[in-house]
Amino acid sequence: MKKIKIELKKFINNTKKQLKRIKTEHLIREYLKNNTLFITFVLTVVINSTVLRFFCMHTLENYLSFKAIFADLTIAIIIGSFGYLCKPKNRFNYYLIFDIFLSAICMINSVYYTFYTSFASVSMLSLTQYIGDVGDAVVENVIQLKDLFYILGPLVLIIVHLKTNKKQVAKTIEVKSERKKKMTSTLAAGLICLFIYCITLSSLDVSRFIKQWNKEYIVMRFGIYIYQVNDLVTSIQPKINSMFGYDQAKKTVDDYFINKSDIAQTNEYTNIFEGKNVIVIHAESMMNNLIGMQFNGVEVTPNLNKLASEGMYFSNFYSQVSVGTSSDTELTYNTSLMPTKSGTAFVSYSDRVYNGTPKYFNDKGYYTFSMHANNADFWNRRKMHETLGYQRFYSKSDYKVSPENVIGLGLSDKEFFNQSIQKLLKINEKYENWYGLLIMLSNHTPFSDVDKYGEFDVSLKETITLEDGTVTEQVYPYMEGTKLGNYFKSAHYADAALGEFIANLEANGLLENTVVVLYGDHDARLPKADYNRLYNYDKETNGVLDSDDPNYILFDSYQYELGRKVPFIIWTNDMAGTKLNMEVKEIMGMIDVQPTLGNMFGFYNKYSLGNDIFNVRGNNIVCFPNGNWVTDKVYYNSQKEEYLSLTQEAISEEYIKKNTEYTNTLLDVSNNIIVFDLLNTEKYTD
Ligand code: GP9
Ligand code: MN
Repeated sequence: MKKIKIELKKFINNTKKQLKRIKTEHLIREYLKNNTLFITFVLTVVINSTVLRFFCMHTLENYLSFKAIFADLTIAIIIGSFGYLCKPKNRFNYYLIFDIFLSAICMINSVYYTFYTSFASVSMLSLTQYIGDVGDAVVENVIQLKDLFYILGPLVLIIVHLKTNKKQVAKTIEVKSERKKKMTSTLAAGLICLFIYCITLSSLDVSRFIKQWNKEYIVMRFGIYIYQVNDLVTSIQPKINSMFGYDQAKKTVDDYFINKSDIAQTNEYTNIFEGKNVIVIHAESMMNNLIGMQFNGVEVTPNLNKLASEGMYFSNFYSQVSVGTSSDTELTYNTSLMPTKSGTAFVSYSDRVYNGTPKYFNDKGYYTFSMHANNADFWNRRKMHETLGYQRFYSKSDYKVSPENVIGLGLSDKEFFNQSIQKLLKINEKYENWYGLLIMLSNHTPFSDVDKYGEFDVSLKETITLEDGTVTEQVYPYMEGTKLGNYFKSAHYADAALGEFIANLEANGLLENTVVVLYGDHDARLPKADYNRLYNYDKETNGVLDSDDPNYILFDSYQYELGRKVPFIIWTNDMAGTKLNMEVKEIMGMIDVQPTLGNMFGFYNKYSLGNDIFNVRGNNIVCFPNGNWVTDKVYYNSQKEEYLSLTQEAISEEYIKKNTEYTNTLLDVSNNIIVFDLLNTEKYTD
């Protein structure tokens, strides 16, 4: 009896399960049958975008990127959901229009990629004026068979539509509330997908999305459709920003410069380098705290230390970057303006007029150039270097890059410098005077190519004499395995590359009439906890000392901010031992470089916002894009409205207020100049 009961129960359960399955299958079948157009639309939209990545970016990881597929799917569902608002007989038109539109985006990008190895930008629409000239060539050479693939999407949609029973569709009556219900449930599904997608994004994804210049990365993570919306916003934002408030902006700027002289103030450094050639080294992520640092008696950056000890070394120097990092430093270095409040000047405002340092050298008859072995579009340098006045930009395509020579983001610094020497020799032969910027790359976050940096030990070694008199070496891990430790290894490599470069310049006679200017472009954004370990290492526990330990050194957020200094060095091979061989301890920012160098090389930009450091001794301020500022007395945090006093002197409220107001004005004036293109004298002739 019991057995029969069990069997019966089993039978009922199985039947229930089967019924459930049949019901689900039936529901799915019904859904597929009733929503064929929507499903076809979604599939064609996702497939087109995937195929585009396949044709452009080749590696499996790129075109089958889960994030991109999911993003495309989300967009397709959201757009598709609104199709349900249309009456069934009109629904096809809705899907067809959007399918054609989205396929066109894929097709345009496919063609554009063949031509520019980059994805299309709305801001490049102005270039279409050249297409007339090269129209035939474009059709013959650029449009390829693969670009026609995307037509299949709308075609499939048409075929599916033709195959459906139109009479039945025409007869289907859906009341408004039913259509609305279908739309909301589909839209809800889309929004759930969007939510899931958003939580899978890493901080790197978000930051690259905001910065907007790394098009490949955005397409790989966000898909082509989100990329295009992002690009549209980036392209029109500067136009919208500059549409309103011109009068007020111009007045603020005019008031600021009203008393500034048209002629530079002179001092003992005026024109000291006039007529000399210049090599500017943009030292990626090189921080000032590296100078003099040693592990077990070995210097991290011996070559940088040598340049600092022989040259003019500015030891209290800050970069002033915002989200544009390297590019912001280039902007401030070249123009003595601050980064913009939104977007980045290099990407959003590359069509403005800037009083760039290369322009002044051009006026003096110099040949000006920049060299960087990375993709020319990175940070929109291709366009912006021209805008700043460089006559030639030697980028990745001018260098031989092979896999064994790659470190981190691209060509290793050693190889970059080696190949650059050949170019410099040719330039030196051809031009009497030249000014060139060389942008390093290897010492770039995340500093994880440790195997390629070469040996540099960041452990702690101690020699111990045992009771029986034997001498042994005790090794503690210390910074080994930490991000900061890896940074030291990476910086040691970059420094070695720098040393080889200087030696090579010397050997080739390229230092005879040359001034080398070196700056660290920004700090390396390393974890505070790693610095805490660096300064408070406890050998016994292989951890960090307790904060109440007498040897504990406080490293709070102020120490972190103050520690973000970068080196700035002006050096010639005959400077050591002269009066120019000195350490300048004044607080100084990247914004002060153009006026300081201008005085030494004999040019002056009335619209620089910084100071010649030798004219403001003891009285300078460095403002940061987030509103923080630092003087020799105070570091002020504008978000917390708190400050750290750097001297024993009492700080008055007045002092804080005055400098905070100055910082706000400076940021406004700089932003207005860039956004409203106020240095464009042709535009504003009044
Ligand atoms: C890219 C390099 C790094 O070419 O200059 O830029 P960053 O990430 O430091 O802004
Ligand atoms: Mn950088």
